[in-house]
Amino acid sequence: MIELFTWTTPNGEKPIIMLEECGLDYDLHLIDISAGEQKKSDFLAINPNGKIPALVDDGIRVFESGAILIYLAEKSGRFLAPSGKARAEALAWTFFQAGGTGPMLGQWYHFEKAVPEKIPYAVERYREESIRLLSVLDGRLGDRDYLAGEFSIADIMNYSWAVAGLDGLDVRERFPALSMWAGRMGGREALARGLDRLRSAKGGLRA
Ligand SMILES: N[C@@H](CCC(=O)N[C@@H](CS)C(=O)NCC(=O)O)C(=O)O
Repeated sequence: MIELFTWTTPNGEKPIIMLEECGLDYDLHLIDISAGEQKKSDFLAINPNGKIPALVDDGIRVFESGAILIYLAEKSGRFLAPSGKARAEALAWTFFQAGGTGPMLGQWYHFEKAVPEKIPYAVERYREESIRLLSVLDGRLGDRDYLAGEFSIADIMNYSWAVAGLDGLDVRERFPALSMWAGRMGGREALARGLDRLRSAKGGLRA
């Protein structure tokens, strides 16, 4: 059985969406990052970097959301072409997220929302770079339904961060193609089922 260790954050949502899209069975374990559970020794044995998400499957330990999506794509044979242009494009947009919108929007949120002391240079730098990255996604989606043509891990990788950026930076009107894609993604049953399961599990924990 696949064991998923995660929390209700944009990075934490990606693997549960993928598991539901692939129709794979899994046990869900919540790692409460607000309580520091990601730094405890049991979890560090799975991800020495002390961050969610992580996954264990039959003794195989995988961390980094992009690596988890690739692992699950290869296990299920779904949402990542085995070779050629479709695979190259899906991987390019997957790594675009891991190195771009994830860190930049994360820093923007930190400097604008999380810290008591506001540093205008930092807020501006990460806000502008995040908006620029969202504009790249918007441009890409101007003439196609999904980032790599067919629905793929690239869409799952980008979804939660794109929604966080569109809403957090209030740029839905500025990026209509990205907003329409987000709506198309949000309408997928498996995606909604994954997010519901994750959020209900957290709700149950806090109740
Ligand atoms: N590049 C990593 C980022 C993982 C990450 O930043 N996880 C955050 C939650 S979204 C976390 O665990 N934060 C807690 C901490 O840094 O202690 C991935 O894509 O999996």
